[in-house]
Amino acid sequence: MAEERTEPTPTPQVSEVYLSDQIQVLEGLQAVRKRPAMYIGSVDERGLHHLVHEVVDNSIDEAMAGFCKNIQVSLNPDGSVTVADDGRGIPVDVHPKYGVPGVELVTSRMHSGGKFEHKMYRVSGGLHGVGLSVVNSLSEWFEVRIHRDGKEYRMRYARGQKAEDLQVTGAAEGTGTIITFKPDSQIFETIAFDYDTLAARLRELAFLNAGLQILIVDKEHGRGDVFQFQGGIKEYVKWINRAKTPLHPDPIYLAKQSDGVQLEVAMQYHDGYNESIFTFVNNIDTKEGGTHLIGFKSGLARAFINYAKENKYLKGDDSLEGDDVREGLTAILSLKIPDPQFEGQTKMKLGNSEVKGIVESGMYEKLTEFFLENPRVAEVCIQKAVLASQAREAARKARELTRRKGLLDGFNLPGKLADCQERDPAKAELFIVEGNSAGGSCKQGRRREFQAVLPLRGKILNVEKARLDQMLKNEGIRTLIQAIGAGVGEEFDVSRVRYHRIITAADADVDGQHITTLLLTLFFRYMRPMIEAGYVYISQPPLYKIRKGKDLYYAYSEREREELGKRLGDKGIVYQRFKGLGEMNADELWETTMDPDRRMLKQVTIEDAASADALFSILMGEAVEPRRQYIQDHAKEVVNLDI
Ligand code: 0RA
Repeated sequence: MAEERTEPTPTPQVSEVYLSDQIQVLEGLQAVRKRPAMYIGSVDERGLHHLVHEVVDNSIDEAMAGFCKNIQVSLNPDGSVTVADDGRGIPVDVHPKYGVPGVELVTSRMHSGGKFEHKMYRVSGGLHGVGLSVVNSLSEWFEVRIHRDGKEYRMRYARGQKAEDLQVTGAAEGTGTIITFKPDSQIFETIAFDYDTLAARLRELAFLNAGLQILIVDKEHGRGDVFQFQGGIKEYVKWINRAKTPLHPDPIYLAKQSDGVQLEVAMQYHDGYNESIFTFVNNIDTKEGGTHLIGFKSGLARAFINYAKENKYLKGDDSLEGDDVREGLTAILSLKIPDPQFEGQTKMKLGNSEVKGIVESGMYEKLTEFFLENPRVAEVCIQKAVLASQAREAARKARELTRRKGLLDGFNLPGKLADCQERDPAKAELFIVEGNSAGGSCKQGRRREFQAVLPLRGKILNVEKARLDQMLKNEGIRTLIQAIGAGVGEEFDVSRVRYHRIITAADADVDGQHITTLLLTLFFRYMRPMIEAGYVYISQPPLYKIRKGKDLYYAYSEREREELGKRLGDKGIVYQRFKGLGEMNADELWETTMDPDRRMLKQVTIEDAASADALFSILMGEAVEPRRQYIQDHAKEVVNLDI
């Protein structure tokens, strides 16, 4: 059908259309290069990775339509990325109206819909779904190869401008699309991809699309991963819970299709207390929730309450509330809908009002059906919820007590806190320091105008294993909650956080890492909005003090030490290894760890809440084997552990 394309010989009339059309294309692409952030959110690392996601999403759409089984993402040594799929291949035939091949429309027009629109479940509104033309515009070069009709076709661009027309370059077997692009360093702050960031998203996509095989290969560093999960989101839930103790071996799986909406749920209860519900719409992580999550929660609660009543599980004063049926629940809700509306600050909240009812009734119907067919599993789940409701009463009483003591209102400051003078949270910093001696030096070395110091003695409680009411009995945790001043758990109010830089400063050894993880676990579980707001940082104190003659240097990593050693020459060079913060005097602490102009901070983000959740469980939870495995897998990365 499609044949090698020769230049069209248009009638004058068509030529005019073609010309004005070309102008529009150029204007469209220039707009993208002028304001890239409008199309991909930002030009930092996040925006850069967005390019790959955008290209991969096109292959995923082809997979969702049932035509693609394999996707391969390659990081090439020259800094380009290749995304190859075995779908139908982007159409190469000439579009009757525009007089150019379909592939040219798809790769260079801002909104090339119509005949070449292959998305069944369109992604609109959010950052995704901006199209290949945006990736093309923001690439130094962009190449698309298509296998169709026994031939290989190719087309090339440079900075969004056509560099080579579509042409046949040879023979090919099968069908598929292979896109290679090199991000433009004139646009992006960095053009180095992070393997783990990409791998995490690809793993997620493989979980969300059962059976689809996604490969990632880092050709420069010789590493790769294959993601393929026949069990789809059911396996996803198992993976998230891998370090937990599940109450029933197999996740509950529910699916329903109605009104053009495809609903899929996998859920499993464990013996912990936290709820982890992750929702996706057309493979997009709806981190801010929305109508589908509301529908899920009410359908879930209705099914539980109804089943518990009918089967006489509730006695005396027992009553089940929404929170009770979600304690210790890990769930994935995956929705495919034709016309999603994404809202909210980050466009990660589903707004379609009709979806709430569809998900609620689907959930209620399918879960009730499941309970009737699996009474053993039902019993385990209902009993867990009844226990939770009894504990809820106990916790309410504990909270009342702490509130009366003024723990959660942010007015009482703990005695150990050396507060700063600054009252504007945006300018204020809090250093959480391990140990009293380091705490003392920090207090001396700080700039009290804007830096507060809170020394923590010993270890705070491991919150993974405790419930909120037990947690509040712990001195260290109460001190922290008071100092931060924004409450805890459901009552946490990020707008009341007293410092917009909350910096953990622990030693670079095993104990220090443990303390940092404990703090992050607390923040992750009970003050999550504070991490999401970007207020949490980990300070990176130097490992070495290096002296040569009168000159003084600090090295923050083993590599930096080597480099400095080479640069300075070995003669007369003195290395001093810092064992811990406690060994530094006040001036050294200021210079290396506290001075905003010189210190190194690592901002804590929640890129992938699902794997973060699992990681905390691995490091902190009861199961020993996954923790051992994690430490073994990551042993190379934690070079500054002094074991
Ligand atoms: C438009 C129409 C068709 C397929 C595609 C686009 C398509 C686009 C991409 C982008 C990456 N991989 C892709 N695979 C397919 C349908 C073509 C037909 O009907 O044969």
